[in-house]
Amino acid sequence: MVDFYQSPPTLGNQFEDDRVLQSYLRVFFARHPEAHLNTKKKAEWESDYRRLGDLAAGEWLALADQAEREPPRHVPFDAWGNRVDDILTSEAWKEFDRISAREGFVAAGYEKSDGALARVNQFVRLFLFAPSSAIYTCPLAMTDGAARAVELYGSAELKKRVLTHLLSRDPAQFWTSGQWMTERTGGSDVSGTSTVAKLENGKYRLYGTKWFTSATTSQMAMTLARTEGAPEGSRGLSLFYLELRDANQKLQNITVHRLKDKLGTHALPTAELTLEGTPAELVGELGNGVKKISSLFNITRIYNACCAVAGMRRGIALSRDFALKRRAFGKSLSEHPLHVETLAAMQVEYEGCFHLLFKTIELLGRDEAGKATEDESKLLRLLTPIVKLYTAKKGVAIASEVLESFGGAGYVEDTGLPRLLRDAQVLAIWEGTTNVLSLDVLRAIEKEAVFEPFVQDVSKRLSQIKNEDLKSSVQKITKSLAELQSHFKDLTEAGARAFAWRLAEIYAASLATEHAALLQSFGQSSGHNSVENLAVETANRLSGFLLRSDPASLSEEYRQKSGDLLDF
Ligand code: MFK
Repeated sequence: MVDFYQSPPTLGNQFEDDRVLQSYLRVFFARHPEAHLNTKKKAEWESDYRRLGDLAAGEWLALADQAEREPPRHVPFDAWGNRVDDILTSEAWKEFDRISAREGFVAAGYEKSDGALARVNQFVRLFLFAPSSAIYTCPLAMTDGAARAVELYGSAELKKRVLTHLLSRDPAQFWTSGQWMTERTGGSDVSGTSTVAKLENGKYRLYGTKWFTSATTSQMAMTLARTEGAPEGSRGLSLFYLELRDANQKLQNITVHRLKDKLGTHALPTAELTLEGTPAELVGELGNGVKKISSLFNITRIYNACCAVAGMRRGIALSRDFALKRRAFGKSLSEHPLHVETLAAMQVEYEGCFHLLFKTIELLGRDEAGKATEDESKLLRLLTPIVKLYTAKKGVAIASEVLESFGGAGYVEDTGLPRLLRDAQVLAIWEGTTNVLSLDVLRAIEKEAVFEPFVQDVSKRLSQIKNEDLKSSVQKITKSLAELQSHFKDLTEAGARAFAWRLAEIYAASLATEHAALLQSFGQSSGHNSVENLAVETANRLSGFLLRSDPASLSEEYRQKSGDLLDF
């Protein structure tokens, strides 16, 4: 008898194999004549995505495995007892830094000649890179956010000094940035930040402990500190820029205590450190540091969503390939109806999240290029926490389902599959947990009147869809939107998550329905499996999901009973 060995799942070109990404770009280019007319650019971008799609399935994947196998190490002392606090990372991790520069993963978003479309091009590239990057996207996210904060609040001198590095495509010049907000007192509530900024000989120096500093090998960081005499609370905090090392590569009065022992993101160095008089530069005016750093974390939140959605896509691609290869009970998994149903449910969720993500990215691009209307800017403000919270949660659920679809192999480390789940879990935690972001949604609704533009936007989108086979989808979304509006007056803190969730589902379904309608308007291609027909199926399923939630869960009465259930 011949021994049986299971063929492992393999990946094809990650651009060519993704029907959703392909059809999104088809619609995107058709809707943006400025890109469409520039056929050279379109062809250039697509051929580049194809190249990245190959790297993501090959070379980068091998580097990511190496970076995971060789996690960073903290070396506190040299052989002679001197405190050095070196953080040693793998060659693969360093190579990701060089790749990021060369590929312009941050720079592409600031390519002025691409105007409002720069962000879409950048995020398509990041989307292909993320699941094969060992989460090098984390330093890139913070680097991009730092570039935005410096652009908005930095002095001319700081802009000149820093943006040249952050937006460089030359590996020798490229810098990454940290974003140090978390202290022992809290990651969510930063108002208790105890780092102090003291003016010494006309220059600020920072003193305090930062509890969770990711990518501590970065050249610079943006952080919060309280100047002496500033008021308590978050408004007394100011935003600071610092460089970690001096010209001799020696840490500037920073002691690294240890690297964090995390559930996932093993290749990423995350440290606990103390600033002991680190020179720093004030960014913008004194005070309102949280407001200023929100320009940074609103970018990292979109990166977070990009990683979540790209992670879903990766998991589904592996699961799908395995379903074709693995036989059980006399046939391949792809012939088992229940297995197919389970994978299809993931695919539909992925498609909804994809549209939510790329709509947010389009708005970001328009906003930064000064092209957004007032309502579009409000929509961006609302969608940023929504896309982050929703995709992160879905990402964890899908990663878990992907592991299960492999049976025991999904639980075995050297298949590489458990990493999908570990690395998904962090996305729901850092950059604002689901509840903190739900409260941010509430904050945006209360302070910045973002709900009405949301309602207008969805209503307008739906009103333009006349396709017969999308009629029921439009009806379901309209009904769900009306329910949401009727409960709007009851909106309270306890209801914030249910409310944010419903906003996400409605918006994703409306985008998927519009997408299907636009694809149909290009003319029907043949076969029941045509991209158009699959988009219609997805839209109908996503709008069907809206019926799953009980509208009563939005009511205040419902909330009051929740405490009883826990005997609080
Ligand atoms: C892979 C991709 C991602 C990789 C990145 C990984 C790096 C990991 C490192 C980290 O984890 S960094 C830490 C991330 N931490 C957070 O995201 C903090 C989570 N907590 C919150 O978001 C809280 O809601 C917040 C700290 C903002 C609460 O602070 P406050 O000071 O109690 O809130 P307040 O007083 O409501 O807001 C202060 C100002 O900021 C207000 O403006 P005004 O002064 O004009 O009134 C707010 O409107 C404004 N603001 C707050 N959030 C905002 C915002 N403005 C715009 N957008 C927002 N999201």
